[in-house]
Amino acid sequence: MGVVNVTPDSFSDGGRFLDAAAAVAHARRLIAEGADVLDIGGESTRPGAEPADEREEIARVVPVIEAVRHESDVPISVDTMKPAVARAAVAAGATMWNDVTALGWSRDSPATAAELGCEVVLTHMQGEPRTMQKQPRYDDVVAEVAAFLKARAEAAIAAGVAREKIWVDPGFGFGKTRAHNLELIRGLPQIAALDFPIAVGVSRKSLIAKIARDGAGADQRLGGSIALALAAAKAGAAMLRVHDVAETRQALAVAAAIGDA
Ligand code: HH2
Repeated sequence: MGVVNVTPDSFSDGGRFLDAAAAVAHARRLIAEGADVLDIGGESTRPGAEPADEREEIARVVPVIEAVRHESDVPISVDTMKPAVARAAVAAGATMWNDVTALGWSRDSPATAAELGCEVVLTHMQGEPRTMQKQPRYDDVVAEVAAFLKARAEAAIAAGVAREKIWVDPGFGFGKTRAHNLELIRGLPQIAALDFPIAVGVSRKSLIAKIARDGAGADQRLGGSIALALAAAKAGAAMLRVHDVAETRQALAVAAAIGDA
């Protein structure tokens, strides 16, 4: 899954793709690099980010989704917590709703996902983006994340979402310390036991600089991103949300040839 940000404040590319034409050009490049899915988002969820207005978010993502849909049949996911944005995105051609609040931001989210009939990615987050990295606490991070994802999947199914449309994502960096993120990577098989396909987003996250203890900026984290992507794939992740599609595909192809991913 290749990341296409249409935000003015996303941590990794600082709003370079705010302009829809630039976002579409970036999408084109990720498709050429071999992305199987594009994740198009109009609101940053990086730690400390301010929420975006619903109409603003729709105005950012819909023209990009329409333009990509017009020239490619690559599956499109919309990265949003708002049901109105998901609705507009699906009308424009998206077939997946990637929601970092696991359909929890609005009371209408589960029923909207059921009505839209799209795939959904349910992600774990402790707290909310503005404050989530302040003091994350767990007794057993892997068990708590697994229990949360199971409960959210059950809530989605109860609202009418088909079981086979559901993905789960442990939410790396979303209210987790260095130690929590490492425990979660090692504990992915426990999440896989829920029997939903697993999505993982670690690409360029600050947790890489914390693990490596090297203070690397977002554009200097490719090595760590690939190391984590390979570990996640080996532990059972079925979809990797990445900025660097070509490099990640190459690493996965080599690991797969060795028999390691
Ligand atoms: N992380 C971010 C956004 N969306 N979706 C899923 N399913 N899993 C993730 O881990 C995930 C996600 C982080 O987003 P942001 O901080 O806005 O930066 P970017 O979109 O450049 O990755």
